[in-house]
Amino acid sequence: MTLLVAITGWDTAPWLDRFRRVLPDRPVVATGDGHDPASILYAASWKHTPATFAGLPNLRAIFSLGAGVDHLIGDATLPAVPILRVVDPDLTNRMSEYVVMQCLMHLRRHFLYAAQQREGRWFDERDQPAARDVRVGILGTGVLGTDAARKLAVMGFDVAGWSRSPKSLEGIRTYAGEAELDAFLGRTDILVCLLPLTPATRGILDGRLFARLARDGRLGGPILVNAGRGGLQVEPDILAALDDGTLAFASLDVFGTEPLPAGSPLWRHPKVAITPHNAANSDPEAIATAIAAQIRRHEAGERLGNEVDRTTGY
Ligand code: NDP
Ligand code: OXD
Repeated sequence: MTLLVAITGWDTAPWLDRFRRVLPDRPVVATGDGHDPASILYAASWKHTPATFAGLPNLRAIFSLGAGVDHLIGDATLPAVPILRVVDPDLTNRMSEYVVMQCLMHLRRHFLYAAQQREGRWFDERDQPAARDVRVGILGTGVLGTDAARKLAVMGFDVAGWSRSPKSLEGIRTYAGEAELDAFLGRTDILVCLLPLTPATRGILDGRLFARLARDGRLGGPILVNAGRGGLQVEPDILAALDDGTLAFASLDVFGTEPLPAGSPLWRHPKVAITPHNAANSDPEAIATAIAAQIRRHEAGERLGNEVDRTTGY
């Protein structure tokens, strides 16, 4: 059984190293290594070059090296084998750290004080709300959204979540589907997006949606935090909403084009905070170990976990 590792945009070497350590009895090859296509039984991908997996006659499963699978689903030549995604406590904790950090920075006006420091200005007295006065709304209460929601609630924020199907989460107000989106947005001061990128969610973060956010919050206007995918956001609409006050600030970890082009006005916008798509990095050690365990389970005739539904795209 050979595992093919197909990665672009990340360094492949640490992944090959970890996979070879956790699967010592099996060959692990990278794209371009000159392998026999018939020998490949499993593949691991992060933004693989399209068509990499077409023409592998014995392929049994494809593992995403991240939680998101839009990079796989978008490949029309993908063979009809199970697609498995990452569900890993290390990755989940990292995302919750990012979300809690962003919400706390906005609550405690970090970006205002950072700007004042650059200008050499002492504290400019402002309203300083408590966490309980700030309503956080999480778009997507899946694995990552649920954990982030729980940790925000522990910090005292007034938290709600929105998902496709109805959910019950202790201490968190839940909303589902298009019919409840208005009610959810209307009680949201900080909108955190942890949705997957699918045909149903592409471009959901647009001007029409920003206009439906709460206008009576304690932070001086609604704030957007997007750590889902760049394709969820309409970047010209974010800029327009920041400029006309529909949004007060945007913390963005993901972008339509990554790396974000040098000429993007988002880079230098005073109301934008940028991180380079690292809200929750995939740790090769943790994820290679989990994928090796999945492969062993599969070979023992057990069901693979965390399979993606190709019809919904997540
Ligand atoms: P899950 O599949 O566990 O959760 C997805 C959530 O989105 C679910 O609650 C689902 O609803 C909801 N959802 C999907 N489609 C819709 C829709 N059309 N309308 C309303 N709700 C919808 O995914 P994860 O939580 O594990 O990950 C979420 C995303 O985070 C990933 O797909 C990836 O894009 C991104 N990510 C970003 C990282 C970064 O570093 N920036 C790192 C890791 C992930 P339901 O519960 O009803 O199914
Ligand atoms: C992921 C990511 O999907 O890192 O895991 O974006």
